Amino acid sequence: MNSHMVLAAAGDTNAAEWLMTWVVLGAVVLAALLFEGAPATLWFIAAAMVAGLVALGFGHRRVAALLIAAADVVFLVWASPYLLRAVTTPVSSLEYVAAAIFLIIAVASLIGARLIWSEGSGTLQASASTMPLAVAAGMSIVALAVTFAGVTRLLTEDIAPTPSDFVLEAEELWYSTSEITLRAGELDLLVDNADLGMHSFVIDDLDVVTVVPGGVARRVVFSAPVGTYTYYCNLPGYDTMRGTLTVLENF
Ligand SMILES: [Cu+2]
Repeated sequence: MNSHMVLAAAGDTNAAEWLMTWVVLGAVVLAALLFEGAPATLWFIAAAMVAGLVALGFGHRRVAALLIAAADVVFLVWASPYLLRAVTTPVSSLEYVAAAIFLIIAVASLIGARLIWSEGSGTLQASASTMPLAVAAGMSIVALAVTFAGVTRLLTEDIAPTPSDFVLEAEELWYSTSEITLRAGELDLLVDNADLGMHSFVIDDLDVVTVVPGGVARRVVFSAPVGTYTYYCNLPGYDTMRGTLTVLENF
């Protein structure tokens, strides 16, 4: 074995270890989605991403690049209306940072796919210098996102409901009810997020936009005249999370 081959073998191991880490990370994301009942599009994106990483692990670089790029493009197209709105006119710093992180991950991953493609169909050894760097960068961003979600959760005071509170629970693809009736005037309800990820509570006609981080409850206080209003979650893929708020003078 000459020195070139030894280096090549070392590069192989290095890149393979990084890839394994990525596949494990992908599996964790998939498990989280399974646990949470994510939107169908998100399932497709996660599956394509994991399949791409597995293909990369087996050295099918062109296939891997296509799968990873497809996942990124679908994600960007699917989530762009929300992401662009969240970055340009965020309702909270939480929404802005979360959207920015998702955009950075998608773009970085797209650049990664381009790198993988241009390295052709050779073995992993060619990637000893660039791949671990690209993967390390990607993983740092993911770690940052996870840390951010955790810190936000810690910083957001989890409110315990009082007996008079109306509690609207957000879980998987649904709110706990699609019909809420409240008395006109100062309205007060508690949106309790049972998932790991964010949900939101939005009423366009009343300018109510509340982002609720995973695992916490947020109190939404607003005033509303008698009437009926639509409330919904404005995050991509949660079209099922909507309902009607009826505000009555007396009931
Ligand atoms: Cu939601």
